[in-house]
Amino acid sequence: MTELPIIRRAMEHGDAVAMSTGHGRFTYRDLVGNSASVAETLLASSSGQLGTVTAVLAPPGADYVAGQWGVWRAGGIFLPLCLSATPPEWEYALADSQARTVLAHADLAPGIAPVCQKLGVKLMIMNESPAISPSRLPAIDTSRPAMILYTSGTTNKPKGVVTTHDNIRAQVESLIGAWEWSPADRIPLFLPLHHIHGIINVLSCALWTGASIEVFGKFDANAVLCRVAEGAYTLFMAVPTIYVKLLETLEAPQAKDREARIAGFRNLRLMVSGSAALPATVFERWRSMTGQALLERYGMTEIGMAISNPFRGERRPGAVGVPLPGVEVRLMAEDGSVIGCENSLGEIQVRGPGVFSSYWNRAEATAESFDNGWFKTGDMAVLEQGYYRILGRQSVDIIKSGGYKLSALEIESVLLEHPSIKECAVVGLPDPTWGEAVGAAIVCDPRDALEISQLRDWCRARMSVYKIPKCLVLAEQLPRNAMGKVSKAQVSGLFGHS
Ligand code: MCA
Ligand code: AMP
Repeated sequence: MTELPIIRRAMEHGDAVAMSTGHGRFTYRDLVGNSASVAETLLASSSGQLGTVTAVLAPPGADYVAGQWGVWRAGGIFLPLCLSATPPEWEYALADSQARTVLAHADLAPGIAPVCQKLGVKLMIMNESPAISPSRLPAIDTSRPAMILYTSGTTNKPKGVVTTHDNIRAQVESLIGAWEWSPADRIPLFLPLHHIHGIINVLSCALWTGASIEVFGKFDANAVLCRVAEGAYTLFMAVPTIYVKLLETLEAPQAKDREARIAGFRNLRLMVSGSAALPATVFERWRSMTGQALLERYGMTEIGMAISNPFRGERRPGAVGVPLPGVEVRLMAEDGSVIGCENSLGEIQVRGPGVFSSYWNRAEATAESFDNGWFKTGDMAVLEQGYYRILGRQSVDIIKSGGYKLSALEIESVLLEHPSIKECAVVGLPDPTWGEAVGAAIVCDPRDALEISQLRDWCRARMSVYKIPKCLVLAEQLPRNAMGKVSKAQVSGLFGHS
């Protein structure tokens, strides 16, 4: 049987513990076996390989992996759904991706069942399938699409980023080499599993290597810190917001087990930060407390990880380092010329085998995002003494909050559905914990008395918690520039920021 590389490797890791969760320990053999059952169940109701999109709604853990690998082994395209998404957000992802099936954990199935019913998508409950005699699973062409991740861009609706099995392999192998992963590694997983950081950098790198993952349902500073103090890990990967939250917990006057927890961090072989800019002040606070120089790296859903500070060598605060193995990076000046010197600002463009194949069903957007095979990231950087330093983004409409990429336009379009909101403008406001916090300036119909708490409840039914504006101002009108367009810089000013 020709298996996908990640399955072949998992078979070799056999009885090693792949993950421990609140429900027990799972060996690589368990994961391979469970995923074969999922694949067989999916194939039982299809003729030949799946070839279509199957969405998975499962908490982080063994069922999630069985779902991911099961879809892959059946020849399908895996779409991980966000656990905290609202029904309208699930509906969008399922309809846009043309998913035929949702494979859901029994506890989560009732929440998504009405959406599946509305769209005519088949809902399968995990572990409820009839036992099927093992069949021969199809050989999968690794150049085929493997995964779709929804990411916000400068459009008001997220786009599906399609990566092939070969793209994923390139992304994983690049990181394993650069950060020297080994089967002896033990890593906590508390990041969501509908984004690259959790899926590729933690889950897939660990399982590819034969390492062991401890799974948390969600990030809980005290639970993680207890295990750090017990010496449970060798590796740690998080977004900057999590390092800020850990610092706050460790620096609190009544911090529990402070010394043991700090010693636990000191003993790790590597701690990585990414998904958003790591402020140099946080880097320094973390280093002075734990002795660990956080390794900051830069990536994007469309390209995986592209640039990283070195595992061995100088880790420079405020810089993201040098291109990862197998990744080519260039800076493009505004006039369309490739920058060939240091200290000159340009857009980061990336080329390599890890770069995604296309946006799902959006040929035009795909074509527009490439320049002769180079992916245009929209992030602006300079090269300084050999290291890249990111200085911002081309679009003010992209917000990074808690490591999540949010589209201001998407949030605005939801707010405008509110019957009392006539106009609104969403901006990212500098925030020491979240990187950026979502701010919304709202113009209401003067006859309506808009209750902020009611508006929050209204938002909660329509968007994931991390998209809901944290700062709101009611304005009589939105500030505009000379062209009559809403000026986002002036909107930020309404919150006291410029
Ligand atoms: C939650 N809250 C927020 C945000 N999220 N407030 C502002 N901004 C946010 N982004 C609020 C909630 O409304 C709630 O408020 C309170 O914080 C606690 O919410 P909770 O969900 O419990 O927060 P948390 O569990 O502490 O979450 C923080 C987190 C999480 C662990 C940092 O945001 C997270 O997992 N972020 C990682 C996202 C990620 O993986 N990004 C990678 C994308 P109230 O109490 O008032 O209700 S991939 C990527 O970017 C590329 C490829 C890359 O380079 O990695
Ligand atoms: P996403 O679409 O969720 O994949 O987010 C990717 C974006 O996160 C990038 O385009 C950057 O804007 C941002 N990003 C990721 N890592 C870093 C970093 N180390 N420093 C600054 N921005 C980052």
